[in-house]
Amino acid sequence: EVGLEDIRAALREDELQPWFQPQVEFGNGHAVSVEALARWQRRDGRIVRPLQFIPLLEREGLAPQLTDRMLEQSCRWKRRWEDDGLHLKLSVNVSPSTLADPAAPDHYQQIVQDHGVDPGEVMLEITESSLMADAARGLGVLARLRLKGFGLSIDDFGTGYSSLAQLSRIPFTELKIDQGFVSGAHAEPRKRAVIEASLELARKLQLQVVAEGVETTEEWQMLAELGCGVAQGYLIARPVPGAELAAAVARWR
Ligand code: G
Ligand code: G
Ligand code: MN
Ligand code: NA
Repeated sequence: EVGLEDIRAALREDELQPWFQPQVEFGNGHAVSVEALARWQRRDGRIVRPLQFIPLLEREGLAPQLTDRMLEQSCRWKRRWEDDGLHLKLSVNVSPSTLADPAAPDHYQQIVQDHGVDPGEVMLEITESSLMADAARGLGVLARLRLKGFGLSIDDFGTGYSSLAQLSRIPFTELKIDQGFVSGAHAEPRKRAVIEASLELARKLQLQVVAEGVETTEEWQMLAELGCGVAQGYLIARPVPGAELAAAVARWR
């Protein structure tokens, strides 16, 4: 069990770090971006995954601190990879409470600028379900983040019951098809139908599409044929620490 004092200490001692999972273009097989995924590396070496500590951070009002750390650390890694000739955009998960903070757009712009990263190189992922929770208030923050040049991605698309009217009002640039639809879709016509409808919507709203959780060549093949833009999943690579990313994308350059 994770306690509040544990997680406070983890934030203080920088034990929360991003790991990175590559995103690859179907067209040319090149890694174009990485998603930062929070990992808590405890002093005994154990790795704790986000579902075990993010709900607690949210409840205690500490989620914005996690988002800040993830953004800062991800920008640092991006600069290191660039020094090694590896150019990758960043996708960072933003916690729902961010959408309630009117200061967030200026704050995030400051963080990336301090690290020499252009907001246009950073995609902020927001889960579809958190959008629903705070749609009206979140809209202004999202619009201002977009005006500053950040990309905006709808994470877990298809699981959150957003209305199309609502989606059309938010200046998204990317849609991530949830892995629940991707998994086994080549053999399940109803999943395939949801993917086709998502791709059609994305085309009309001019959104980039990332398929999440691509695990098999059958899934890759089907998504490529349907015209999906970008793949993420174990077929390409698992999330890895920043220091191991260059090796993880070596086959995808
Ligand atoms: O990496 P993993 O599959 O364990 O992630 C589990 C869930 O935690 C995913 O839904 C992912 O979106 C979420 N998550 C991972 N990192 C972060 C983060 O830095 N901030 C937030 N808000 N969610 C994250
Ligand atoms: O932010 P989001 O909910 O999209 O987080 C994606 C989660 O899915 C991460 O926790 C990541 O570790 C996990 N993941 C990434 N690729 C795969 C995959 O191919 N299969 C499965 N089962 N999980 C994956
Ligand atoms: Mn995500
Ligand atoms: Na997701």
